[in-house]
Amino acid sequence: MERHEALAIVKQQLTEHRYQHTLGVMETAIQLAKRYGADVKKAELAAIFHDYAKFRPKEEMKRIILEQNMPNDLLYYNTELWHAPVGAYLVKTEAGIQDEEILNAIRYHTSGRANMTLLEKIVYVADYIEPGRIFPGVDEVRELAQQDLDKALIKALQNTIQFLLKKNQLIYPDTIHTYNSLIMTIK
Ligand code: DGI
Ligand code: FE
Ligand code: FE
Ligand code: FE
Repeated sequence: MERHEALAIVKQQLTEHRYQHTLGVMETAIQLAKRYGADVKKAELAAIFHDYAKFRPKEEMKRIILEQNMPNDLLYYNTELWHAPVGAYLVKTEAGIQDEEILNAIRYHTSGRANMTLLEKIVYVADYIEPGRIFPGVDEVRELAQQDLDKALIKALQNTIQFLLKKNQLIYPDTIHTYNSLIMTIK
């Protein structure tokens, strides 16, 4: 699928603010794909579609999680986690994207997972550092992302976990598994 077609599909699903975020993730993911030798076209499409389900009603997302046998424990954690796996499903069934690497990059863009692929890491980090993001610590991750993608990912996860701890929020097990698997493999 061409960029303009993908963007037109996604624009209908998002607010203007979220669409601008998506354009930032797209540009950042393309840059990181070139920098680290990933498939640039797949990075572009995964980034364009990553927040496709962000504004679906919670009842619809819950129904899809149950009907499609997605991990049930998602329902006990923050609803913010749902749009990633539900997005992968809807991007396949509604937008016709079949490529499993792209779908996995969408599926794991919020929690990550153990042993992430290069494409999954690129979308996760691009989502975190795109130019519109302004939270504390983002500049450090931006710099790390140009030197060592795994180190950028670890820092982003540390920041996210710390943020969740401070807010007394549940931490989804995959978020911890992502962090542990990176710490285990880092040089
Ligand atoms: O959709 P975006 O806002 O672009 O970003 P995202 O999909 O990466 O994350 C959405 C939210 O999910 C963000 O506010 C942090 C939250 N989140 C990520 N991991 C966890 C989490 N929330 C909980 N409770 N537990 C997690 O492990
Ligand atoms: Fe998201
Ligand atoms: Fe993210
Ligand atoms: Fe996003």
